[in-house]
Amino acid sequence: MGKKALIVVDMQNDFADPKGALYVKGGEKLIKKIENLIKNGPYDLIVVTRDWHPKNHCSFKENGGQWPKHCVQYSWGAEFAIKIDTNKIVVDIVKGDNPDRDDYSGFNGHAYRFSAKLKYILREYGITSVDVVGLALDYCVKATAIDAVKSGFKTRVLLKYTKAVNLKPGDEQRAIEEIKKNGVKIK
Ligand code: VGL
Ligand code: ZN
Repeated sequence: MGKKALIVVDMQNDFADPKGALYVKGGEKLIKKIENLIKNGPYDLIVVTRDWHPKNHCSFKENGGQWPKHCVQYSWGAEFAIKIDTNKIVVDIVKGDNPDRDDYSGFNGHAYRFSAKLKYILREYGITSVDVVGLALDYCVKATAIDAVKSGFKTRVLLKYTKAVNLKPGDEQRAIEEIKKNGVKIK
């Protein structure tokens, strides 16, 4: 039987803490649940992704983008909002570190301080299926889950462990439809 990984997307202070720069409503309610899933879930490997922007990142309003300044490298907002308490192997993926390009998908990132890409790391560990959770459903969770399925992994999004930004009303439902249409299972 193939192995199973949990991919925890962007559970960082700027998204999950009510004081965060890009706070996602209800994000703090996911902290304990996701900590418990990391500790006790039926996974062989834990992946955590981090939005990891340089100060001059193109997605920031001050640089012509659409988002308030968030998840600046080494700042409080970029720190994990969750405790990662497990004896399992943890793979730490950063994304969005190129100032000229935004990357919503963990599959466009790379291991922290290394160049290894998530798809090949998962293959190396014999992973065949993944569950995706975290923030935010309509951006990075959606992009990561769709790339997971396109990379050949059996993929589910666990809705109770994610929240949407909902910049426009209905974004959450549209994201769910798009996720499903791409062959990801919603649980
Ligand atoms: C995200 C907006 C900007 C996310 C990241 O993690 O969903 N959203 N950067
Ligand atoms: Zn970002």
